[in-house]
Amino acid sequence: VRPTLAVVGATGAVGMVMLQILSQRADVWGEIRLIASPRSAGRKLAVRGEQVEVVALTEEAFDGVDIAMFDVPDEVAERWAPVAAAKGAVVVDNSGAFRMDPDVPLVVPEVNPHAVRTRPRGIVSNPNCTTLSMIVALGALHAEFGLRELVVSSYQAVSGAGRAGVETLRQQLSLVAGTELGTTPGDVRRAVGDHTGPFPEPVALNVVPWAGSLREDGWSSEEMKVRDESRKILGLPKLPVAVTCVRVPVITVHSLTVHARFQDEVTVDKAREILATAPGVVLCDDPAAGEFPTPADVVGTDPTWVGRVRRALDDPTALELFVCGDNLRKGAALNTAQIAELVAAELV
Ligand code: 2RA
Repeated sequence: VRPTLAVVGATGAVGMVMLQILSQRADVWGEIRLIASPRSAGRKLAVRGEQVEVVALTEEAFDGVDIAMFDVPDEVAERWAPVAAAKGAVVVDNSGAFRMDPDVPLVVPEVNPHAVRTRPRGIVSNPNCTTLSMIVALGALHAEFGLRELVVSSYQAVSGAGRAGVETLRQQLSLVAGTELGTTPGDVRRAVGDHTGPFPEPVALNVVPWAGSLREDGWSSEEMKVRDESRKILGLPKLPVAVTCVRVPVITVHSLTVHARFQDEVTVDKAREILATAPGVVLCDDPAAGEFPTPADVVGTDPTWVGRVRRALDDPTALELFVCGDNLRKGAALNTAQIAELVAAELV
């Protein structure tokens, strides 16, 4: 029999992409049950070409569920993932609640698929979208060259902050479109007024060097996630990681510049060969022809796109890369679906 899958948080930004992905990928599922907050219960959503009614999040909603994917806020996952696990479901959680728990594997199927099998709490975590947008490419390079240090900057899309992030950028764009704003200090801020949504500053006609909440010594939670999660996924607990996270006026697709230092000298030719053949990676790198990945082309696609591959000018052991990944697909729903498929393959 095919396993029963629950999608918890089916009506959110990632949940909606999840329903598309479940409709597009090879279908390994029996029943797919859609679960959301009581206020969304009763809504009907399309999955695999059928309308399915959303049920409210209760303990009974997990009856008979083999695998439960969660895309809900941290505090909801903290409360409900253990409930689903206690009812016998394997939970694949996309919140930050369990990622750094030593008893919860943090899995990227192209990088550390074996980790999914050791899950003493019955919970598997999906990494944060910023980590996920670069880690498949980095994992492939690490397997060949041995990573020693990372320096990254992110260019994060507003959909990383959920539907509120997207609505905020669209509203701000409507307030500044066709104006001469962006020419004097504070003019964009005044035009946008209170409509900053989940962001600390206007994001239209702007870049904002902040994502997440404040952590010690001025670091943001997002920056700490990129560092801690990269270390855990790659199995390099002491990897030096310097990261600055920045929000940009892009709807979907996180981009990163990456300076990666390796154990020995690297060549661009070898790096290109690795990236061109790694599963889940597309090399798009022909600057002479104006070819490099950008969010406008990458949105809606599954792979990690890599361009601008160069050897560091002052360090023959280091590479410079520009990486793009759809933060709602590989960055969230797709990786969760891939993990769930790994678990499903164990069950049948
Ligand atoms: C963001 N990475 O882009 C976060 C969401 N998980 O805001």
